[in-house]
Amino acid sequence: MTERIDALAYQADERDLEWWKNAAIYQIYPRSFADANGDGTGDLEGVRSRLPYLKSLGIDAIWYTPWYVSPLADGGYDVADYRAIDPAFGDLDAAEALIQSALELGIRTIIDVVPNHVSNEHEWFKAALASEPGSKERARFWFKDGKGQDGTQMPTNWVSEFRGTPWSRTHNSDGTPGEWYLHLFTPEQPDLNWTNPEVVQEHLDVLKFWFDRGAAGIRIDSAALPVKDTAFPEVPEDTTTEPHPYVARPELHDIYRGWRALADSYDDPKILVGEVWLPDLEEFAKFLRPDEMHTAFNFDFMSRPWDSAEMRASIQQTLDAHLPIGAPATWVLSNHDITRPVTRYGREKSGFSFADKAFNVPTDLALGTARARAAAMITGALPGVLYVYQGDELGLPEFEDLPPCAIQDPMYERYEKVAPGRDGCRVPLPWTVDDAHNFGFSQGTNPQPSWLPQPAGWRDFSVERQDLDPHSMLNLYRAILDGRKSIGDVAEGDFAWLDLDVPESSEILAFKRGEKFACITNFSKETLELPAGMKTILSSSSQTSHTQVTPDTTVWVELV
Ligand code: TEU
Repeated sequence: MTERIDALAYQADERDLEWWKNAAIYQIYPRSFADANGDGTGDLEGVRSRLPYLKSLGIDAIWYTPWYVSPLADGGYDVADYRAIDPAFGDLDAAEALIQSALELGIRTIIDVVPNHVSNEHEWFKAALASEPGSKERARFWFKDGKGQDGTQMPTNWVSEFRGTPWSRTHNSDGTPGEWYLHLFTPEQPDLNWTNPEVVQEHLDVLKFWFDRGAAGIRIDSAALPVKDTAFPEVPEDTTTEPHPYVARPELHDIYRGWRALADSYDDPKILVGEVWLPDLEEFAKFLRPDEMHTAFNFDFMSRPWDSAEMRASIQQTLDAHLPIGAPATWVLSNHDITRPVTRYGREKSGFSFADKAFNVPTDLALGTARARAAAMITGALPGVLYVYQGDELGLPEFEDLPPCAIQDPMYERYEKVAPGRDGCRVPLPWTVDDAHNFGFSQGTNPQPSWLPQPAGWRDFSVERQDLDPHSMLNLYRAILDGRKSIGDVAEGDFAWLDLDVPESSEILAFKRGEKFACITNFSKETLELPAGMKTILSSSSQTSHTQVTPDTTVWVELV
């Protein structure tokens, strides 16, 4: 099957080798997308059955969060075997079939690679625990002696990305306390040692394994974290002036250059997309040099509150950072880690930060939905790559009332249960109004309840319902994804701010793409009268007339 996929991919890419510069990429969380075998967990066959839906949505590629064998201690970001699909989702044949079926519809596949760590059930880590200190098995990870008498203190005082400690102590074969190992995330996710050539080679082999099976690219998880300062110093007080021991280490760039060289060696070049959370845009841009990654997620826009000045600043800074290196910007409103936009924008603090997560935050969902619609039209009109996280096109709210016993995200535990964790954006999708089948998420007779319970109101968000409503979020997304294809050559920087001579102009965000198209958002509390010479072609609100923009609304206009 592999050969056939290569042939197909090559044909498709000859038509457009630069597809990734302005693609619309849909993120699938396989566990929650569609369940073909009725066991309550999404699977690859379920995705395959829904490919026509994705085609009709108008996307160019799918990015799958990890689908490999995993004990799911962190939703699959704890990979036990990169060369096999988790049995809950299917098998390797199903993955190859899915990649091929999608390609036949012109949809490419991006898979997730997690270089910072593996699962504690990965063969390498099991071998490391079974081996002695100083062994080559342990040298693939960071095993260290503790400090203090008897080594009872952690080797460093670093703080885990998920709060708490990033070190766990092991036991020697005789049962006495032994070395500590590093895990920037949970103890089930031991960090790899990237100074070890075996680790470098293994990742190149894994990439090749998937590229040869038709994957068009990879999303690189926690891409700024894998390399550590081997002296293991403490994190300095001011990381703007002193190097950080594990964030954005310069050695990372050579690793990604190696990956890029492999990616470029294919007739249909493969793309690298980095998950790079870095506030310093200069450091961020370094990952996008022509011999490194193709693109990286821009999380800045998503982190900003609903405010015209904030969003304008984010757009400008993002474009400024990308322009000199010639890399396309990306636009992301959410993903499987982030509070859903309709919920976020309906809150007083409408930006996103993990630290702000809490239970029972007052939320105006009608307002949030209006703004999420308007935001989708802003990101859809901007130059570069657009990401859509599954369910955002249905306007799903964050489900923060999950029964505590149902919550599986390790962040919930590690934040001492004071915040809801990330499961609220991972609830299985509603496809139909049929609650006997988990609102169409599960197929087959007598399906099991879905792995995370769906709220009763999920039916109203179902694809079945939204299909029939011309003003639904789903139909707005279809219009956005269709419309953005004709906006212009999105990668060529034909972007310009448009200053409208209207009252409240500071609360209007307006930009042009080329000479004939503009995107205008009204952040003020007053209805905006559009100047003459503008014809509305799409509006995020059903209330807006052709010449008016109501508050919290975006319109796309033709400049005549
Ligand atoms: O997320 C990484 C992440 O969200 C952050 O911890 C980030 O590293 C930090 O904010 C930087 O300051 C990815 C996945 O998206 C997530 O689902 C996983 O849990 C995580 O990596 C571990 O693999």
